[in-house]
Amino acid sequence: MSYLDEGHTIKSWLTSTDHKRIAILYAISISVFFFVGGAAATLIRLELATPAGDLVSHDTYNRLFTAHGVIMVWLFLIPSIPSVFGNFLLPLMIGAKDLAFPRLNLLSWYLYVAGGVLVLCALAAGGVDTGWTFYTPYSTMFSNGYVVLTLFGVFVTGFSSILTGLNFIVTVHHLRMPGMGWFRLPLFIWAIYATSLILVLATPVLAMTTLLLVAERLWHIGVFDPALGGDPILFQHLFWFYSHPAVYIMVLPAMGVASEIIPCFARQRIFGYRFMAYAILGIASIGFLVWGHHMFVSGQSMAASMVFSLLSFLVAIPSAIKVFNWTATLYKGSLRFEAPMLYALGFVGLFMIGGLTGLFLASLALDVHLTDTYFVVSHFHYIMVGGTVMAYFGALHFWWPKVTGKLVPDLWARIAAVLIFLGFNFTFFPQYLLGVAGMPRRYHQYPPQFQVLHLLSSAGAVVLAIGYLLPLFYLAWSLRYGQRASANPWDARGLEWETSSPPPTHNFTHPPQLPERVYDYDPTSPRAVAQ
Ligand code: HEM
Ligand SMILES: [Cu+2]
Repeated sequence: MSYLDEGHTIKSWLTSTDHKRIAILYAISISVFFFVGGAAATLIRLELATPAGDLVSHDTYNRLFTAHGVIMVWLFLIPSIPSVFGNFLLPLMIGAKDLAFPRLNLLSWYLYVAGGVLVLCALAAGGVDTGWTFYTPYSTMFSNGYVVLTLFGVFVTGFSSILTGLNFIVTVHHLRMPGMGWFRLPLFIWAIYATSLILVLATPVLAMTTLLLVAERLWHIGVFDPALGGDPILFQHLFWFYSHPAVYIMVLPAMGVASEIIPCFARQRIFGYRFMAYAILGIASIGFLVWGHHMFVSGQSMAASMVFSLLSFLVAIPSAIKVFNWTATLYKGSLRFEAPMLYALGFVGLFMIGGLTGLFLASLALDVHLTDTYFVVSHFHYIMVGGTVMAYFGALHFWWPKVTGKLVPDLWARIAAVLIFLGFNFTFFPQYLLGVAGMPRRYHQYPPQFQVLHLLSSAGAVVLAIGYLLPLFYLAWSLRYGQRASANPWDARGLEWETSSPPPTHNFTHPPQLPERVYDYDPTSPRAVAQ
């Protein structure tokens, strides 16, 4: 009996401690937030289609981009791959029955939902206009939005992050099947492990920072406001000390996904497995040392800026190693371009553009020109949307047969992947050009000479939106009418493919066979036909 048949009532889902069911609970809830955040983005792009601020007032516009940022960062990107696919796959990939603390896992989901609901309440009550970065002194002294309620929501979801990270770390340490050493772990598990370390180490700093901000806003305790004896730059340090590592919470799991999909669709072992694992740890650790690159123009000392600039360049090295190794994995493989592979390749290309433009921003002199322009907006969307969201969709298509027992209609899935890739580039590439030309971020009116590029961007967003909506239909269709999936429809390696699709409640009916080595693909024997 599969885990899906373990009970069909709502109660059986809301009280389940099965990591696979909790993964689905997360998938549903983050999808809701993805579409709410997407709705805000749609309004933003509509407003920017014309130079005049004619759709919404400047105040509403500020609330829109704040809602968009807060929802996308904390309620979609941070949980996305770890809490959906990390949850579903971690025990399966290491041959375990469940996570180390199943009930804690369920609690994490409830905390996440509670935090999300608080944020939604703040939005319904009137929203926040500070931007997702909540910079002081604006957020403490002047903003008339629902800052405290929003931050409280973020604070609560933070506990979900911390507990999930803790759960994953303990699971990787203690529940690997006998014989499964560290260098036999799939790279997805390495990525989830490193991400968990960041979740546990960085999130408490965010929690503390939100509390300090609330203390100053409500009780005028001087922490950040110079008039009260505080220091506004301190806020930026604390905020980015969490938020730069947080960008690796978003992108490391995406790298893990690419490292599973690419070898499978190239029928090759991953190139440089050990380097890939070390690069993950390298990114996770250097990621803690570069936060000051968000503050080059905030008034930090030149010496600090130079050090942060240098360290930011260093982070690019392990990132480049990964791109190189994925490419080398493709070399002389027997490539197949089904939907998951299209997403994985899209991820690699877009992540590379995002990463390389990060180097532009890490150069001190150039950043003075580019900071707070659309160049930055484009940079982080290439990484977070081109990278993380692309990989999330890749994972969705790759593991869908395992999760649901149904095959995805591949033609539709490919059409969506191509639409998303094209729509994404039409939306965000013009924004690099806008940024270089001097268009500042967070403005709802602009001089008419920027209109052509803005219009291109808005038109691209329509294509992108269609691309994101399509899977909703064909995935729902596949649940009812899709072909049944075998245990291993992609002929992939990894323990999760050794159990039935969908897996039984305790994952394996027989103890799985640990293969000789990870990613044991052979390009000379192309894979068995999809079934
Ligand atoms: C090669 C690695 C990277 C480098 C060197 C880099 C560099 C930078 C720099 C210098 C900035 C500040 C620009 C400014 O405000 O003037 C920036 C902004 C940003 N980056 Fe990156 N970055 C890299 C990778 C990433 C990754 C992997 C992510 C996300 C997954 C990311 C997400 C962001 C975000 C969200 C911002 C803007 C924050 C804001 O002001 O709202 N970056 N990056
Ligand atoms: Cu950063």
